[in-house]
Formats: sequence, C-alpha cells, structure tokens
Amino acid sequence: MREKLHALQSEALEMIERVTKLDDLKGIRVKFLGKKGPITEVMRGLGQLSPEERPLMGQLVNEVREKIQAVMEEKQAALEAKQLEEQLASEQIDVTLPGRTVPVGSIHPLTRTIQTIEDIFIGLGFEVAEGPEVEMDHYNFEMLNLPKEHPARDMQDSFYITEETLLRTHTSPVQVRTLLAKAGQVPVKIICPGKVYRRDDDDATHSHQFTQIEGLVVDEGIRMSDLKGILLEFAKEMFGADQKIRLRPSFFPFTEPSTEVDISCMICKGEGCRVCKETGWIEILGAGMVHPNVLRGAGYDPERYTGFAFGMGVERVAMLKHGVEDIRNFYTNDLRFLRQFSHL
Ligand code: 2NM
Repeated sequence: MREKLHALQSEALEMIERVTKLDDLKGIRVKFLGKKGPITEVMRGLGQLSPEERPLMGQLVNEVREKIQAVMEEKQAALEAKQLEEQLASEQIDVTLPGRTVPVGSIHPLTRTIQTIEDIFIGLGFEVAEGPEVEMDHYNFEMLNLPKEHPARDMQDSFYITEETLLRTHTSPVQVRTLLAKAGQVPVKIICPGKVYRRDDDDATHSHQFTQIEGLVVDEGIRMSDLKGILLEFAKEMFGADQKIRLRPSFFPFTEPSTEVDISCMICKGEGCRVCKETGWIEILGAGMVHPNVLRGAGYDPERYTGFAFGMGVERVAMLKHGVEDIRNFYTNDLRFLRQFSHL
C-alpha cells in the first residue's frame, strides 16, 4: 500500500508537471482526489487495517493528498497567471492611434447661399416669409397684375396641375399672401426664399426648378431711392465692399417702373472679362416699384402706400460667388462637387 501511494504521488506530480491547460488540471484533480479516485479509495480502506498500521497509513495518505493538492494549486496559479498575460497581450490597444473619423455631411451650397442672403436682409430689418409651392393661379398670376390672357400665363411656360392650380413660377404669391394677411398694416418688409418651377429646357444656365429670393417693402413714402440703397447694401455685403450697382429700365407686369439691376463684375472689377461679356457689369436682379393694381388688389390704397420689390435667382448668385459654371451641379449631388463647399 505504501508503494502504491508513492506511485500514485509520482504519477500525479508528473501529470501536473506536464499539464498546460486549466481544464486539464481540473481533470487531474478529479482523477486523483475526486470521490471515485484512488486516494479516496485508500482512505476508505483504512478501516480494514490493523490498529497499529492505521495511524501510519492515515498520516501517509494525508501527506500524499496534501502534496498533490499543494503542487496542483501552485500549477493552477501559474496557469492562471499565464492565461491572464496572454489575454492582456491579445487585447492590447494602441491608445496613440488616431481615432476613426465619423463621416459627416455638409450644408448644400444653395442652402448656404440662401442663409447668407437671408442674414444680410435680416440685418437690414427684413423678415422671412414662406408659402406653398403648389399655388393657386389666383395668387401666382391674377393678383400680380397678370390677367387671364397674359402671355406669361401660357400653359407652355408653367406646370399646371388643374385649371386653377400650378407649381408656382416665382415666390411673389407669398408676398401677395403676406400683404393680404397683414390686412393693410404697415410696414411690410419681407423676403421670400423658395423653390420655383418653369417649363424650360435644362442647360448650363437654365433649370426647370430653381430657387428664388424675392423682397418686398411697403410703407408710406417708399421711393425708388430706398430700393437703390437696399440693393447696393446687399451687393456690398454679398460680393464685397467695393461693389457698385447700375439700374437699367425694364418691364415686369407687377412693377412700374421696372428695372434690371447690374452689379460691377466681381471677377474683373469692371475691366471686362468672359463672365461679364466684356461689359464690366453682371445682371443679378429684377426690381421695381410695386404696381398700383397689385397694392390695391391686396388691400393697400396706392394713393397712400408705395412699395418696392425685387427678385433674384439664388443659383445665379451662388454660381457667380463660387465660380460654378453649370447650374446642374447643384442638383446632381456629385459629392466631389458638394465637398468643395463643406467649409462655408
Ligand atoms: C422680380 C422683379 C420685380 C416682385 C414683385 C412682387 C410683388 F409681389 F410685390 F408684387 N414680388 N416680387 C418682383 C418685381 C420680382 O423678380 C425678378
């Protein structure tokens, strides 16, 4: 029995020595020290021994068991330490690496241009008004001194939805709606940004859908010089303090007199270049004094109140400001184009 115990101890220690995995060590513990293992079996057999032999063998079996246990614990600690070290090594991260950049979008150049124009006019005391893109013929044309037979109302030029409704061809109907809502109160000092629609063949400078900003001021004593002053200030803030403006006579059904507004060419500073077609001037606005018929129709007595109005294409302003040569770039969403404006 003594030899058997010594052999057991040697066998156990040898196996423990060789083991490399914590799970295998558990198996060895069960095999040697478990309830059905040889050590337990020897301890159970102690009762059959003679009274002289029993304490000696009891002591020996305890020593063997404790020895195996001690070596096993030592091995377990060593394996656990090794496992932790491997885990730490595999989970190691380099905290000095740069972070992953999160892709973020940027504001569309047209949106940015609208914001800039709005900011300028808000700074001049204007409020921003908006209205529906599907508009009634009544507000889009009739109230703007464009009677039924007017050529601008041609089916060929507008996107009609029904006999009475269409996609608005300008943002002027928003101004008519504002005048009606104010019911004769003054002052009126608004700008109206938004999408407008015209039946046009798209090319580098035309789009069937584009963005307009129109302005309207109505009060007692409003004169053409007020229009000039406001638009000169706009031109300076938008294109630079050295800007000049020039007014040329024109015609719109809803203003009288009417004018085209040129600004000095921001490319050549008036010297003459390709962009201004060698004239030194670039047309960016239409404007005029609000027609008495429009004021009267909207509930303002034209004998007492006068007003000026103007309109501009936002795409054209953005193209001039940023040197964009094809209006279609604003709508095709090529990221290489859009990313050029991400800093604005
Ligand atoms: C333009 C040119 C001239 C204009 C007129 C009005 C209204 F509603 F007050 F009559 N709003 N906008 C106007 C006048 C627009 O765009 C080229």
